[in-house]
Amino acid sequence: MPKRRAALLVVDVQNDFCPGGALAVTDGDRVVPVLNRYLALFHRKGSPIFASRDWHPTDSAHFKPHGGPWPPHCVKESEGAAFHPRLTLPPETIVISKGATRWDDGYSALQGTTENGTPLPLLLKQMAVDRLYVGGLATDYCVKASVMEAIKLGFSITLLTDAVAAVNVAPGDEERAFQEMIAAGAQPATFDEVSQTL
Ligand code: VGL
Ligand code: ZN
Repeated sequence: MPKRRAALLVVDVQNDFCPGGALAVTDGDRVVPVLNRYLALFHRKGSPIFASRDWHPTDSAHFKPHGGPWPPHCVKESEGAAFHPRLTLPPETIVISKGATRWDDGYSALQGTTENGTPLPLLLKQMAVDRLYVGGLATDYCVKASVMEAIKLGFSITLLTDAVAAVNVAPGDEERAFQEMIAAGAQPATFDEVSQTL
């Protein structure tokens, strides 16, 4: 039996989703200090760490000027697409890029790939990861899409409720996203609980 493992997935903690960015989540940067605690914990335990990033081409069909719903954001290689400067990603972090082609919205990190093109689900299988601890931005878009797809693919999910923030296009979107993820089987937890069980 291969050893089953837990991994941390930090979703889209990028400048454009933080205050001052092109698609800022209200107080999006408040997730940074708590995510840094999770990063230190997973690093200390030797558990794999993944960080996804929105990585769009300038002509993405996901952008308003090209027919999509969003202002241009996280254009690949731009400052807005860089991880938040205070996010302390350890050197072994595996970066997952998504939404990188014109017709790919890339909401789910499970649709993303490593630098050399390995799809995240394949990599998780190869690494014998069976549970993902998920935090980041935004609860109601990329966090939700990643969690729902991971559950569909058979992964167990712990949702880090103290390390997510929402866009809230409509009031209550975050609450509805929580309900949807939990109904699908995601288990909510906060830092103290995770640090006692990991
Ligand atoms: C996201 C909207 C558009 C996200 C990405 O990371 O949640 N939201 N692109
Ligand atoms: Zn996007």
